[in-house]
Amino acid sequence: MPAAAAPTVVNSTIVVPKGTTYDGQGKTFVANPSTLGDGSQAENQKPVFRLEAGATLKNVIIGAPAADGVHCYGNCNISNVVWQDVGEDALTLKSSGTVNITGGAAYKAYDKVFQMNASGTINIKNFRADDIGKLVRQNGGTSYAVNMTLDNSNISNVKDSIMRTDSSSTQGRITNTRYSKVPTLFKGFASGKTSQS
Ligand code: DGU
Ligand code: CA
Ligand code: CA
Ligand code: CA
Repeated sequence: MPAAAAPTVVNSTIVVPKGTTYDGQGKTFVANPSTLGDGSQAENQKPVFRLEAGATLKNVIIGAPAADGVHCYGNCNISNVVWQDVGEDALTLKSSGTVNITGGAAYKAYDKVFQMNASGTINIKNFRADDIGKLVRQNGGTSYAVNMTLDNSNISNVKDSIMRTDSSSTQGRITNTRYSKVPTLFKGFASGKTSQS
């Protein structure tokens, strides 16, 4: 068997311009801890990838350290991206838009996987997550609306919840998903704003 290729060390954030696709072709990328961040719970680390509006990231493995993962500025599509060991968090919506996550997985997130720091939608489908704090977290104390959906996924070993918000206008919907060791599906939602089937 050939030796596995060495990971690509990312020294400065890889920018995926507006409307374009970055195909990692299955390669593994890790952050340079001295320039992007060590993947600890320290805030203000830099992302490995920055997606501008309408960009797509696909066929990428993010290894450790993962720093602040992926930042999306507006709509972004994330297809077959695996976080082997989530850093501070895995992906952040930095300005309003729709995040579509299709396939892929996230492992070892001490706290959050997907962080929603702007209004919009996150659709997660055909995903696997294990050993995480929360799968989706709307930025604490914010009241804008986020629409969160999770479909056909497999989620295990969760410390807190799958979806968490402090906003009474945010909604969450989970369909066709298998769980193991998940204490709470939804936390902080107003009544009538969640559904599960
Ligand atoms: O309130 O703003 O965790 O984007 C504290 C901070 C925190 C964010 C967030 C993130 O909510 O830093 O990583
Ligand atoms: Ca954080
Ligand atoms: Ca981790
Ligand atoms: Ca973060």
